[in-house]
Amino acid sequence: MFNKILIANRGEIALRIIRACKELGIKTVAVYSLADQDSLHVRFADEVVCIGPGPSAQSYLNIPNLISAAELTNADAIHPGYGFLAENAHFAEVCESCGIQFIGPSHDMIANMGDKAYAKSRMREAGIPIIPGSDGILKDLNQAQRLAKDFGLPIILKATAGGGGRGMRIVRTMDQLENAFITARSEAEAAFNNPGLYMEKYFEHPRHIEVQILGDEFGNIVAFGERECSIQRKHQKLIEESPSPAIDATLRSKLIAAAIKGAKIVNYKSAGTVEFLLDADGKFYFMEMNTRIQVEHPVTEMVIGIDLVKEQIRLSAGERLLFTKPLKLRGHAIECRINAEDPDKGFRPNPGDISYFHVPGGPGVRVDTHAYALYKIPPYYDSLLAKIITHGKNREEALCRMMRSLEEFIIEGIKTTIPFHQKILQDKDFQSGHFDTKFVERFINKT
Ligand code: MV4
Repeated sequence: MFNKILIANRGEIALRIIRACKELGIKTVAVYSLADQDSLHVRFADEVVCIGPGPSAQSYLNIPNLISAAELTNADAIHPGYGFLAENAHFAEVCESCGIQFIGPSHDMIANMGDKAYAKSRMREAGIPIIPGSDGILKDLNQAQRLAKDFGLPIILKATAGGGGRGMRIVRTMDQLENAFITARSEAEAAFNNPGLYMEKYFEHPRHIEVQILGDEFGNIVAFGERECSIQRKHQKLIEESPSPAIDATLRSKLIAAAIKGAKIVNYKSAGTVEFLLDADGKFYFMEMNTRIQVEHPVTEMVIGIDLVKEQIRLSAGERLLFTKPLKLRGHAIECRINAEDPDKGFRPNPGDISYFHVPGGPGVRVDTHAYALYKIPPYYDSLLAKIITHGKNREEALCRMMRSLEEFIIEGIKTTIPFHQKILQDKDFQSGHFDTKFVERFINKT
């Protein structure tokens, strides 16, 4: 097992990783920017290293500084968290070549799964249903036009180096295709340094469903129950839950079998997520694979009773999976992401001083946050302030506990998305579980 882990991240996830390390008896090194001196991850780590000024490019994304901090403190592993360098294959490779264990899969796994068209082709090989579309990267506009005619409109163009919704274009009429192809390609080139695009049939009312997996060095793979992630705005998830109200036991076992098959064909090691699109008619299709621990991992932890971050660390240290059969789900869990944003002003980020902070509690309530009373939210990073995760014997109880927690959560001095969550939780379609990825957009338009 590792002796000391450096956490190359900030905010709630840095704290989450420190907690896992403490329980595993591993020493921790926090790195922080000058804007994060008063952050809780700095307070709770065993050692701290300042890695640069506020802007991420000079601190949390600064590979030489991170490696120097690890060498200076004799850390034998680096946990990247999510975001920042978590899916940066180059960073993972630099860690490996410096003899520091990157906590995640190998750099070539990150690169391969980061190439979304390539990942799809591997899943097709495995016999997993994939979204109908181009076989790999589109060669030119001509081919795109031929394929669009074959599949029928609407179609969607996606950047192969994108993912999570970046660099996409929906095409509804043939005359839009040329412009969409050209602009999507140059956007992809500018954003990812890779102009490659692929095409898919566009589904109008899909759900976003993902399956948590763990893989060990010995070829064992386990997949846990799904997460429902359809409640999102501009590709930022707002509410996640497990299990999905749209999935019964039969469909669940098919999803789990598909996720395991996919992870096995690529010989996946570490924690990961297989993302699926679930069509309105109940058919599911592989979409992409994420090679990091995700923001929403706690909803899975609550229903399976396992600490996924601890497992992820154990797996990186070469230890064996302790369970190889899918675990039984217990009850229902929901997560609301509380962002420092003003929902009345188009969700504009709202950094600044928190004057008062009271965290909810009681049965079935977990809050993951790095914030506290008198904490000053710096302007440089994403606006996630806290995650409330509630657990109950069924969806109704988990929802009831979430409404109670949103009411108990008092944050003063800044605007947050708490009132927005309270409104969504009152919505009939949300309560009955009848929603898709367009729910939030419709909800905003009608309120
Ligand atoms: C799709 C889709 C419909 N059909 N793919 C969004 C996040 C990323 N993981 C993939 N996404 C989507 N992929 C096919 N074939 C619908 C979405 C999607 C979406 C697309 C455009 C604008 C907003 C969206 C919101 C949620 C999901």
